[in-house]
Amino acid sequence: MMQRRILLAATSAGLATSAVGLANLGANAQPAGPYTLPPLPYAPDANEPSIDALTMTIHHDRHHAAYVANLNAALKDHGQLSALPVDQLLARLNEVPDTIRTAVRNNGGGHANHSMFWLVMGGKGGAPTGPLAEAITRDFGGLTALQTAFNRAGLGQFGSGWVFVTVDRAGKLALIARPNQDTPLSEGGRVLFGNDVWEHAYYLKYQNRRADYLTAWWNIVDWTKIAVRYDEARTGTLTI
Ligand code: MN3
Repeated sequence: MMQRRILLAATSAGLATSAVGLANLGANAQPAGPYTLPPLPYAPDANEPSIDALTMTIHHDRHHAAYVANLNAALKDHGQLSALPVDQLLARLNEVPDTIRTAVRNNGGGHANHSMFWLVMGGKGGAPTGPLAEAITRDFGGLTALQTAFNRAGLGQFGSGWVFVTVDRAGKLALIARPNQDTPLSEGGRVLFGNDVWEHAYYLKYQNRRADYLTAWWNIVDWTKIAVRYDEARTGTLTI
């Protein structure tokens, strides 16, 4: 087990370096932070069969790592901005200089969106209980209705993007889709959970069958963790 962990860590480091290389950064220009890639909170195969281990590994170790590296690179001369937690950075995009605003929007959004994404998976699907279940019934007419609308929004998102369920301080839920790495965090909102509909999230296993991916994704959602996020939203402590 320990050997496997070391191997995984070594592989992650190598892939992160490759991602930086792809961003056309010289080795000496690689920023050390301040934003960092959070570890996957479970083994790469924890979401099988809905999401295969190879997709999880590439998605986390290469795609997410690249967003982090590119965000750090964009902000390397902007210490005051890069001192902000990523959710606050995204909420203050209008204060980011024009020259780096698009890079911060795309890569900061990518960092926040993927950090959220790993956290809401690793479960066994099913249905939520308690206040979250009541909110879903109140705002969507029930879990099945939410899942139908969510999958439709994900399928209807042309090109790359995300589907989110947002939550406000009163616990009110809403469904939105956004292109690219745009996030409700840049619109003063909070994300309860969301699914990544970029092809890199599903193409190895599902190819062009995004609808099948959207359906299977519900089987590995962790409603316990989402319920904690729901409570945090209502107490004002939910970040990414
Ligand atoms: Mn992605």
